[in-house]
Amino acid sequence: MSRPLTIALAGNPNAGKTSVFNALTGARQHVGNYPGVTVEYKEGSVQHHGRPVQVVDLPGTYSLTAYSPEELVARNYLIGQRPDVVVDVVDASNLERNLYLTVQLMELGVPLVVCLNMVDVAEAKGLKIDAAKLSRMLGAPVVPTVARSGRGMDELLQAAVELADSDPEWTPLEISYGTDVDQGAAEVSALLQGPQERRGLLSAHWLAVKCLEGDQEVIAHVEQTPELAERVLPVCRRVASHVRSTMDDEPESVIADYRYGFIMGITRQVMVSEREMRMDFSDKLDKVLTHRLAGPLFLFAVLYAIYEFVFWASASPVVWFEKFFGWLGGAVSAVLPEGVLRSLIVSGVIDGVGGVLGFAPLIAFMFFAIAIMEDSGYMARVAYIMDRVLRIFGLHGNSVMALIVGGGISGGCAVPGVMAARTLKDPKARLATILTVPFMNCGAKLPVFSLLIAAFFARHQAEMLFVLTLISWGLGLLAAKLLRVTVLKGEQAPFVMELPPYRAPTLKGLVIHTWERTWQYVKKAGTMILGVSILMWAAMSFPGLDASQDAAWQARMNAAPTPAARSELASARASAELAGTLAGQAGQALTVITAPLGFDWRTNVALVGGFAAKEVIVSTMGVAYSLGEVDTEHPASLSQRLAREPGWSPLAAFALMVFVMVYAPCVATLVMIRKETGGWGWAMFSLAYNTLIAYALALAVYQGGLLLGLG
Ligand code: BGO
Repeated sequence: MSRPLTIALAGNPNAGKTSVFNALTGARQHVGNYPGVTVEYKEGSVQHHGRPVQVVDLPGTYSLTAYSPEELVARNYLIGQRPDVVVDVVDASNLERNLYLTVQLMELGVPLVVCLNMVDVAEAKGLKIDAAKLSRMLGAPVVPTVARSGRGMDELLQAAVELADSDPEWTPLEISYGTDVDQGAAEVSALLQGPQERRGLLSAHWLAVKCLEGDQEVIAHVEQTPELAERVLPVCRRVASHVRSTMDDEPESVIADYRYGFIMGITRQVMVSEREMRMDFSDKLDKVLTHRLAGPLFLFAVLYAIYEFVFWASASPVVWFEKFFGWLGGAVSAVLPEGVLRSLIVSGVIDGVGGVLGFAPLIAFMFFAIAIMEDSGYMARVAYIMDRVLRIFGLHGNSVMALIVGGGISGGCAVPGVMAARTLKDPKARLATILTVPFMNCGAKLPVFSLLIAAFFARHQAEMLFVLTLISWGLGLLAAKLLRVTVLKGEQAPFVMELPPYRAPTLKGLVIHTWERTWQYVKKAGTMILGVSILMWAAMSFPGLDASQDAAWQARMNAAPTPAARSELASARASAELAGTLAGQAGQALTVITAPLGFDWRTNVALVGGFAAKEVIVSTMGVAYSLGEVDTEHPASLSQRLAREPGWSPLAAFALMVFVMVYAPCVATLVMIRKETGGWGWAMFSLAYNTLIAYALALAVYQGGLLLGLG
C-alpha cells in the first residue's frame, strides 16, 4: 500500500480555505492550538482510493513575511514539517491580491497545487480565468473549484495526490527584483552557500532575499553562526542602504513591488474581464504603453529621443575631453626629449587610453538614459513588448535589457551588457543572450563606422548609421536563432514577464546607476586598453628602420623640392617603417586570408589590434596609413586619405564595417563572458563563432558586390 500523505492548505483569509477543508475532510476533524501561540490548528483526514490522506489547515495569511504570528506559524510549519503538497486556496474573484501568497509559496519552493476557488463569484463578476494557461505560467497544477458546493473537490484531491506521488523536489522560484536587489541577493547568497546544515534545507537565494527584506526570523537564524553573520550582515546592510539611496524606498517594498510585477505579468495573460475594472495609474499607463500598436510606436519614439539626447548632450563634453588629451600629449611632448620613451607615452598611452576615455561622456549619457528607463519601470514594459518578437529567435523579453545596454542603441558597451543577462533565469536563453550581445554596435565600433561613413557615404551619414543598427539587430537575432536550433537547443520554459508598478526615478538613483556602469567602461580603458595600446605601440614601432635605411630616407626628404613633396615622402617613410615592424609583417601575412574581403595589410594590422579592443582600430589605421597621430573622434583627415587610397571603395568600406560589427568580441567582453558562464569554453566559442560569421558575411558582401559591379 502507498505511503500516507500530508496535504497542507494555505490561503488568504476568506478565500474559502475552511470550506475546502470541510468539503475534503467532512466530519473527520481535530481542532487544537499551535504550541505557544493562540493560533488555531485544524487537522483532518480523507481517504483517496482507500489511502489515508492527512489534511492540515494552516492559518489564513496574506503573506509569508513573518510579520504576524499566523504568518510565522504557517511558514514554520511548511519549513519544519515539509508536507508532501501544499494546496493554495486562491479566491478567483480577487486573483491579483491572492496570488501574492502564491508567489511567496513558489519562492519558498514548496510542491504546489493551486485551488482556484470561488470561480462562481468570479464569473458573476464578469471575470474569465484561463486555468490551463495559469497553470503553465505558474508551473503548478491549477484546479477550478466552488468549495461551497463541493464542485472540483475530487479533481483537487486527485491533483494533490498525483503531485505528491511524483516525489517533487522543492524548487524555489527566483524572480527578478530589479538590478540592485538582484545583484545584492546574488552577493549575499554566495556567502550563504555552503554546507547543507548551514542553511537548513532552504535555498541560499531565498535566505538572502529574506535577509534583504529584513526578516528577523531568518536574520536570527543566520546569527546562530557568528562567523557567518559577521560576513553576511554587513553586506545586507550595505545592499539595503544602496537600494534605499537609489530607489528612495525600503528593500522590502521594492521586493514586494516586483512580486506584484510578476503577478501583473500573469494576470494580464490569463484573465479577461467583461466589465471595466477599476484601474490605478500604472494600469492606465500600461493600457497605452503596452498596447499592441501604440506600445511599439512609443518605444520607437523613446529610442529615437534617447539617440538624439545622448548625441546632443555629449557633444560638448566629448570635445572637452578630446582637447584635454590633445593638450596632455602636447605637454608631454614638450617636456620629454624625442625618443622611444616619448613615443611610448604619447602614442602608446595618451593616444590609446585618451581615445577611449574621450568617449566616456557619450557612454555616460547613454547609461543615464537607460537608467531612466530602468528606474521608472519602463524597461520592464519594453521587455514585455519585445517578448513576442524575441521568442521567435529563442531569446526572451528580458534579453532586451542586455542587448540595449550592449549597444542595441549604438554606443553601449558589451561588458555591462553581458552582465545584464543575469536577470534571465532560463540558462539556455541566458547563454544565447550573452552570445548575442557582441553583435550589437557598442561604443567602440562607432568611431570605425563614423570614419568609414565619412569617407565613403558622406551624403547619407545618419541613414547609414541607422541601417548599421538594423543590420546588427538582424544579424544578432539570426545568430541567436542559429544557436537555439543547434548548440543551445531546448524547450523554451514558460516565463512570466514582470510588470512592476511605475515609479518616479530619483536623481540620486539615476546618478548612481549611471556611474556604476560608466565606471566599468573607464576601468576597461585604464587596464585592458592601456595594456593593449602599449603592446600595439610596441608591435607597430619595432624593429623599425635600421640606420642605413633611415639615412637613405633622410637624404631623399632633404632633397625634396617643395614642402608638399617632403611631406609626401615623410608619409611614405612612415608607411615603409610600419611595413617592417612586427605588426606590419603580421598584417602582410594575413592578406592571404583577407584579400577576398577587400582588406589590405594595413587594415589587417588594425583589425588584429581590434581583437583586443575595437577602440584601437581607428588609431591603428591612423598610424598604418602613415598620418602619425589621428584623432579618433574627428578622423576627417584619415577618412579623406582613405577615400583617395587606391584599393578602397564604398564596397570595401561596407564589407569592413560589417566585419568590424560582427568579428570577435573584445578581450574585456571575453573575460566577462568567461566570468558569467563559469569557464573559458563559451568565451572561446564566442570568439570563433563571431569571427567565422564576420568572415562569411564580409566575403559575401565584397564578392557579391564585385559580381554586381559595385566595386
Ligand atoms: C460564509 N463560492 C462561493 N460563492 N462562496 C464560497 C466559496 C465558493 O467557491 N468557497 C467559500 N465560500 P471560508 P476561509 C457566508 O461563511 O471557507 C464562502 O477564511 C456566510 N457565513 O461559504 O470561511 C464561504 O476559511 C453568510 O461564506 O474562508 C464563506 O478561507 C453569508 O466564502 C466565505 C454568506 O469562506 C469564506 C457567506 C455566515
